[in-house]
Amino acid sequence: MKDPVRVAVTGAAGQIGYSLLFRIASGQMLGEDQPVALQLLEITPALDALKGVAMELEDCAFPLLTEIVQTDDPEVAFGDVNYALLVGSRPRSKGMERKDLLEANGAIFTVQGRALSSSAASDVKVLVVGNPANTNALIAMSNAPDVPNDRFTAMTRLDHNRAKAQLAQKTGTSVNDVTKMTIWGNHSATQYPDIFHAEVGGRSAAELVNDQGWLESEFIPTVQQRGAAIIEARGLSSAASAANAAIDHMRDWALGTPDGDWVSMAIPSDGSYGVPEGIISSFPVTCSGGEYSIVQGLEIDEFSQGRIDATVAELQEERDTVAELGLV
Ligand code: NAX
Repeated sequence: MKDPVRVAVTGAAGQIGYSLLFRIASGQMLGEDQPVALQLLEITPALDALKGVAMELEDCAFPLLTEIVQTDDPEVAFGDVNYALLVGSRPRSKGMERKDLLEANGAIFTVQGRALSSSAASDVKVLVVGNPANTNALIAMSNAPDVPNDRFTAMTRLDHNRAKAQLAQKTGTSVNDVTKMTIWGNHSATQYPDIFHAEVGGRSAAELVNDQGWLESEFIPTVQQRGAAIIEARGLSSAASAANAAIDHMRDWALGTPDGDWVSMAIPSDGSYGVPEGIISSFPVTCSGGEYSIVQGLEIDEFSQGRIDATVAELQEERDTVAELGLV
């Protein structure tokens, strides 16, 4: 058996946490031969609820779960962690402007960035799920001078998985047949799910579908608006599918992506595909040996370029707002 790794989860008593923790503890994220210690962060008023979740984790008698830390102190939660899943954030309340939302989350992610910087293990990998995820990740990264920038990522894997499912349905195939899907940009309604490089059973998805009307008026809006559709239907935001995507993101980053395929991750831009540096934007990536790299050399047509430009512009606006607020 390997030595245990330490995994921090924030917002651990929330909806996503309730799906996520059990899957991490059962080995679905890091492998069935990898023991884990869970370090759970919540705000003080939610510590009782967190205690209940921890009791349920104990009651699963997971063979891989070595320890459960429960705390409202980020320095404790991030102490020596190898993986940090930042799920807790401040949701938009009624009448809240985007700037207020960014500011409220800035208060959380500046503190958590500093705590990661001072307490986490030197190999820490960070995934931000809490919205606005890309910009929250940028804030945390900017406040963590001792953690390399490329360790900060944000989640667009749920969008990626949603896009795969929609394309499989349209083509009457299985998600197993769909490869090389890409989500570009922000995890928001401006994101661009791109099927022009995707394949279905090894054939070009765009050629197989050959239906620009479906692409523009059904596929793209369905993927962009899927979160809202789930709230409408369920009365609550997506949680199990979000937890599943977080597991997928971390598993592939740590253990590698399959040959001949790639995944979508929001990562600090290195300028690839003309996406300016200084934002955390979603790209097609492959992972190997615990590192990700952007898939290079994809041809981007005018239609796709316009969509990428729009979502990147939104990320730049968010960055400018948090810069004005002194958060990055
Ligand atoms: P919940 O409101 O059920 O849970 C959030 C939890 O975070 C609460 O228990 C709260 O007490 C805790 N929390 C708040 N501030 C905290 C802090 N400073 N430190 C530690 N814990 C804190 O929300 P849930 O449904 O679990 O969603 C969590 C976040 O994921 C939200 O921001 C949501 O918008 C975001 N999502 C992101 C997705 C993505 O694809 N990137 C998809 C799903 C989800 O909408």
